[in-house]
Amino acid sequence: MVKGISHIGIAVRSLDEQIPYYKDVLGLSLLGTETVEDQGVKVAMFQVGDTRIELLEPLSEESPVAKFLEKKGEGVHHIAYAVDACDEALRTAEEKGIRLIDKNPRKGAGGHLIGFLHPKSTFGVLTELTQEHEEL
Ligand code: CMX
Repeated sequence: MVKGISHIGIAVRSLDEQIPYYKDVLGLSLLGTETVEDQGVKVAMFQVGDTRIELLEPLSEESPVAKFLEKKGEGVHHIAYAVDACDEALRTAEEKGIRLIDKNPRKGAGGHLIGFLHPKSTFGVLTELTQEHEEL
């Protein structure tokens, strides 16, 4: 059901502090920054070949990313796979015994439809299924 890697999410305490590393040291192109209230994060998205790196800064202490930073510190937070249809991919995963975080797709960064699988049933890797817009 997966056709590629949409992006890799990285939890950061401060976008301002980390953006120069990705931009100036690695030389990645910054696509933009965006606040995603629904997910409790501010994101910065970088293009890397056909895929992207998404830096995630929590908007508040209630953000899932704030909890992650507190427990595990900064670092890789999730892998997002590109799928044709998020709702169908979630149903398929559920039918195969995977625990869903999102029963139905939600709007994520860039307005894409996203849904998360629970890391406890994906061997410790928080997994996002992303239905991308065609222009990406
Ligand atoms: N990767 C791997 N494991 C993770 C994890 C992550 N990113 N986040 C939490 N866990 C693990 C914890 O370590 C913990 O394991 P133990 O019980 O062995 O310690 C377990 O999952 C439960 O974690 P918790 O700290 O008690 O947190 P919650 O259960 O309240 O929430 C989760 C965990 C995954 C359900 C929640 O973070 C979530 O819903 N995430 C999806 C939404 C999200 O992360 N949004 C931000 C990004 C949005 C975007 O990309 O736009």
